[in-house]
Amino acid sequence: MKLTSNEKIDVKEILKDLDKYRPRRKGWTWRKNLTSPHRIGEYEYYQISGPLKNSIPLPAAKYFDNIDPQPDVVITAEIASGRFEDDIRRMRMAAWHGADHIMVIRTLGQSHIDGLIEGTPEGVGGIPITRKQIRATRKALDLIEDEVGRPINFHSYVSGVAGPEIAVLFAEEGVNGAHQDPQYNILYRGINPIRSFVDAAVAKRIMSSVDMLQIDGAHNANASARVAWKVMPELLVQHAINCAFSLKVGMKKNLIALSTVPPTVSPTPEFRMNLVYAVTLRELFKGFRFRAQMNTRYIESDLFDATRIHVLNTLISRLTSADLQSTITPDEGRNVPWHINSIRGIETAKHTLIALDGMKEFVKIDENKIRKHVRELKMRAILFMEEILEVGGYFEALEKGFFVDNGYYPERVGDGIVRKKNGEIAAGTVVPRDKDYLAPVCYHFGYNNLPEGIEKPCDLIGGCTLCNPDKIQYIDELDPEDNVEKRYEKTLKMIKSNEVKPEVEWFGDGWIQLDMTFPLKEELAEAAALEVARKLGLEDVQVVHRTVLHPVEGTYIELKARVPFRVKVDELKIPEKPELLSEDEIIEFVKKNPIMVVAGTVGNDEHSVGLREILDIKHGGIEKYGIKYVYLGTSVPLEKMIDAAIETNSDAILASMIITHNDVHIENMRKLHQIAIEKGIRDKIILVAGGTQITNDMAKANGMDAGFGRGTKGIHVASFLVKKKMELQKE
Ligand code: Z98
Repeated sequence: MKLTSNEKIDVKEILKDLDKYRPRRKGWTWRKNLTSPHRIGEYEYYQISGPLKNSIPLPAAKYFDNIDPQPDVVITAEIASGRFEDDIRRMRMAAWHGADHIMVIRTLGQSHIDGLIEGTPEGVGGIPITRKQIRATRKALDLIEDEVGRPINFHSYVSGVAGPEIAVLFAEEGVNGAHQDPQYNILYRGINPIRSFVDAAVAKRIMSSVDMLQIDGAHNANASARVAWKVMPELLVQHAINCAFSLKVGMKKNLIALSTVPPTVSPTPEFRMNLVYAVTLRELFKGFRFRAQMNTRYIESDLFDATRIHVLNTLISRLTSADLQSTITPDEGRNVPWHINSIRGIETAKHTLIALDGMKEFVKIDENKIRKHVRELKMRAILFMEEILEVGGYFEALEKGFFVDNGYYPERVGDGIVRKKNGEIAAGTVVPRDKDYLAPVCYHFGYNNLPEGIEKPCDLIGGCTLCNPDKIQYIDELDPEDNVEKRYEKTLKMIKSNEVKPEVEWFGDGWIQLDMTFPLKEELAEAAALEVARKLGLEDVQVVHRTVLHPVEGTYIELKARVPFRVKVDELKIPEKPELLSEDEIIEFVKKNPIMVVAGTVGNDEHSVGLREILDIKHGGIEKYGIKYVYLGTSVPLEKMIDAAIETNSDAILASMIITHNDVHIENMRKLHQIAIEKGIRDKIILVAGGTQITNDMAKANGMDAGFGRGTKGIHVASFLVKKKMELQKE
């Protein structure tokens, strides 16, 4: 099976023979960086990786021969629609835009579930991690990576009491990266501290057996503290605990990634504070990897605010370093995890990383100025660590509420999370292994009483699931209703009916977004927006964002709502697109074959703005392409247009006609054509009519060579004039 760029991914094909599908690769893959400086077109880059076979470049690429340089840094897209069959479509979109790390967040708090689940149930706020869902996703990603020409890392989360089981599942199915941090279980999921560390040892050992990249969980303190910058010393301590523990378990340093988030945002003096933190972290944890995530703690529902934060956070990554740049903010802040926001996030990261390519060639952090701040932060973290030792160790510190306290250490407010060493969920479930404990499986952490002569434990049972995947028990859907086959039947029905609804995350889910501004205060504007949506016949209307423009002068409202009808695809009419010459082709031709035009608004028409936009260079008028013009002004008699064309030996007349009452525009077109015949120049002159109500067909039917309506740009007219002149030259 192969994906082609003009065909949708076929979910049925993905599901076919899934029980036999094996991941073709395990372990993490970094981007292949090109030697620097590396040239693409006219430009030199210092921090880029190999190009993609298929991709969608940044919007401005069309002005630069569509180049799409890929940054050196892995870009993450967090995808969590709640249905894996829709997620894989989003993954494909993400990969085309430049993501090569796909994180699949699980059903809200899957770590509360203390075992593995089967099937592909529909999730809420994300999808549950199940074998079928992972395997299908990995299979889809294998196809997508062939299509874009770059390996894609698949990632999820190893946490909860079932963490070790999840780690085994991930290792079996070729998941390439995972979050794993025992402190996450303890602090945020209330799981017994001892159990969490024992589970972490088992999970980390399994993860390292297949070279999975680990991302830790320190950033969650940042996200849950009241004032995130105050936990900076603690963040360093949390990273240190997980890093040291992971190394002890046997993970490779270069596969341990610190999850780091610039802790503060404007209106605090964001940049200096975040930079000190970023530098300190990178100095303390040399040799580890850095996964830079956007600050989600302070992201509200304003997409632009999210984007500003995102850009500034990525600037910190470029000025210091990052191995992975995650893009999740707009989704998390607004709780609208939609295709478009995912892609915007990826574009923001790619744009910023490429924009700042090689910035350190010119810009350096002032070592003298920053040093004392870095030193101070290190001291605070080290003292924090020392105090942990003083009180008897990590578990005792937990009992005393050292973590996620809102004081800036050594200050302590006393509002930290308290967890009991011998309490919480699954307390007392850790038992010492007996002397004759024997587990005939590979990569199992800790004591194993293997019989003498046996080096590979699973030799005792003819292979474990990690060595012999045929031993994996694949269980298909158990739920007769909530399963992918049933859900996909509905989707297929919609595809076959040739009817479509708009969507934001699920196939044809019917959601749309509307924005509007009212000359009202916030509460009234919100009510008015809901009323507008109701009058439009929309359903499930919700306000997703509001910006007060002024307390009484205006409020901007964003809504989401459902469209209750479908559109028949085969009845849609696609307007014919004029085939345009490229800018270079036009310029080249005009250089060798000068083109002169006369232009004006005709009859009693005083509306000159549209015509001026088509003429002037400022907004890309025909002047930009070297075409010369004589502007005759407004309300020009038709006769005068023709005379001026003869006098100036022009190639064309551009007659603008905005006024259309009594079909005066039609009459003017016909007359212009007629006068040109009478004066004997019709076969030599190109006649063009333009105006908001003009169409090409209408103009041609009334004696013109072309007509240009709403939305016309200079290039459309310039391209037409060049083509027409070429034709005339041939005659
Ligand atoms: C992120 N967008 O970091 P459950 N383990 C760790 C985590 O940080 C998380 C989980 C498990 C963020 C997402 N992090 C927040 C260390 C989540 C998730 O099943 O939701 O509890 O596990 O990518």
